[in-house]
Amino acid sequence: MIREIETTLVDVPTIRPHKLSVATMNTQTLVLVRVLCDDGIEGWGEATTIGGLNYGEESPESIKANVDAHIAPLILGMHAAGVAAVMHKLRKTIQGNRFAKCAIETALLDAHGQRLGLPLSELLGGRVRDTLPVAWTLASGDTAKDILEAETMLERRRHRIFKLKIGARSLQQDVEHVLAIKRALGDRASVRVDVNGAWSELEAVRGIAQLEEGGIDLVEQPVAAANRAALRRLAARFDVAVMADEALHGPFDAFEIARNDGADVFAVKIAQSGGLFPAQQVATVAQLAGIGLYGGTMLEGGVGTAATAHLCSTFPSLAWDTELFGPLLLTEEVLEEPLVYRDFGLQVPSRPGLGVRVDAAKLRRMRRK
Ligand code: MUC
Ligand code: MG
Repeated sequence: MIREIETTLVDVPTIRPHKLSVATMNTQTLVLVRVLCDDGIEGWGEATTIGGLNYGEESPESIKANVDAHIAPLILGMHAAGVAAVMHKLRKTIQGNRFAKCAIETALLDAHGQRLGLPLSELLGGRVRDTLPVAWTLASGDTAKDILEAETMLERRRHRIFKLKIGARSLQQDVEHVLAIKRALGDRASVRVDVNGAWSELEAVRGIAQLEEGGIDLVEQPVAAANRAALRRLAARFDVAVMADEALHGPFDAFEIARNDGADVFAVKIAQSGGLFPAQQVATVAQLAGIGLYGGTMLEGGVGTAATAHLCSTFPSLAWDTELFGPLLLTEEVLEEPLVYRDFGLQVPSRPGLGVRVDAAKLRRMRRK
């Protein structure tokens, strides 16, 4: 039986300002959901978003309010081991709220995995890999600093894939910034960009042409999420891979984009998709349509990052790697033992459930009062 559901907000400073076209982050607010079952097992899930309401339509505060007022009362007392039945009721009764649904599903699966003695990856069909390559986002806003940061990451063998956040400055400034970084790193790294929807279609045509010429490997969400026709035209026009991120809010979007040949790659995000199983459906649609997969992040801490890692470990092909670096951007760790990053990859936890333990005492100290 589901006995208790508790949502905690934790404001954690980032290691440096993280500049996106939609927001500059100096702090990340983790949204952590704990589900206590009457067999004494507790599961954790995460519903963290980016930049308050700058990135998406759900804020940390609205997520917590909706879990407390609407979601918890609906499912308290239900059979905790019946994860699918709980989620069916939740998805049938509650509109939207993809992040909250993801956190609840993750927490129930974490608990159920512990109950069965199985890692979450095995509840999702089984892992085919134990390590995931991880990209790092260079987003200090300063070209020289970004190059230095990339060199340090290469030297430490932590990352050799770099995603650059652009779209806040003029097109030409952005292109020069990206190409300078690519020239400095050469073949030692894959360099990609994320425009977070900031360009018009015409700007995107001009920008992508130069980025493609300069050896950039991938362009993420160049135009607004709602402008799927433009994304499709850009994907058809250029050889460089065009990725859908904000345009993808779950399996139905995935299906629509796939059947219109609307992107080359999907950023699979568990919270944006509304949960682990919907995210798995997004990935299945992509695979059936010949669209490449990329494990995306909402800059979650250890809980959400571990959950996504379990899911990505089940993908037969993960051609575009992952960006599961969220915990590394934060100045504080919420897990008792941090996730393991080594040799350019993240180790998928192998203990039952999520395979990570939240440091409850630390969380009590850090939580927003
Ligand atoms: C996004 O749009 O992909 C993921 C990595 C990062 O630096 O920002 C996020 C959001
Ligand atoms: Mg993105």
